[in-house]
Amino acid sequence: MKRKLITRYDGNPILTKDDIPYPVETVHNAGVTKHNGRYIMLFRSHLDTGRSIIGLAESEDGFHFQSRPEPFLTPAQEPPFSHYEAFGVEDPRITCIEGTYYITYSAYSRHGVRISLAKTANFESVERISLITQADYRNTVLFPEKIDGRYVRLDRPHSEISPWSIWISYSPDLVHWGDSRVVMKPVTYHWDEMKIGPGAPPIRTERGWLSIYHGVFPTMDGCVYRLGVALHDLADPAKIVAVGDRWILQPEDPWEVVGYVHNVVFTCGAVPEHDGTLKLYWGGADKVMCAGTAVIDELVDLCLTDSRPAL
Ligand code: BMA
Repeated sequence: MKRKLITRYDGNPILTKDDIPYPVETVHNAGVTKHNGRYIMLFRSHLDTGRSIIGLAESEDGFHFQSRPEPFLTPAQEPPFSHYEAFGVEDPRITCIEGTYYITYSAYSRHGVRISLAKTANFESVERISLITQADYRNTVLFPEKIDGRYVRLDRPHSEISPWSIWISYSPDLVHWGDSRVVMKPVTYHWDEMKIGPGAPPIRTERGWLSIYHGVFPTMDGCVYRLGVALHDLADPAKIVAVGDRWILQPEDPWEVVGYVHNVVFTCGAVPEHDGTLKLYWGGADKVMCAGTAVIDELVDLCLTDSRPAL
């Protein structure tokens, strides 16, 4: 039997709607980071309107999380954000750059889905910065450092012509973005053939930036969301060094197979540790939060030794 690259935490699911002190229907697709030695999780919850808000939970060990009494981020009341967040805020990703925590999240409205950028120093308050994409963008992750003096992001624009793919863009100030190009596409008749999108913010390793992404496969029974890995060149992240051919995680536990949307594992966050492991967090079936661990080197090895083409 092939050794699994992700070891599921045996106390999964680690956070569910029963742990939240205000009424929510789901707890999923959370960004996670470390602040002052504690783990901070920003999780998405559906309300019983079908629209989403973002809550915050904290943990000493990365597995036992306690939710704050109130949500952390709800749709904006002030323009311009209020125009674009009216249908909810979803799937937050957190990246710490030079001591500030930046949060990218999907803003839904009658104008479509686009990405809002917010920041916080300490997770006590949050300040919106800018709407950093037009409509039809999701899954935006920031690299944790500037590269060649520019901020860098991966995202996933929608396109009718080509399947949903991963693009890279650059910015001098986090507000104005450009120099965009496609870096990775789905592979036909492969586990990620229908669409791919960035998952957790990239992690620096000696051999490249490790990116954990999601891939979707359409079946007669609906779509299956799985996770895979890609390695970007450290100095030039537009260059993909290698992409792992195999998925690293697929829906298997009952709460990943059945939920709000069946057969989904979806990540917005992973926390690298000093011992060379990472903690990976994923939403199970758009309903609960799960965690697992991996050895970072093993994920990089998969990219390099068992690869599929990037484009
Ligand atoms: C995607 C997004 C994710 C969700 C996934 C599976 O399009 O909406 O937030 O986890 O579908 O439903």
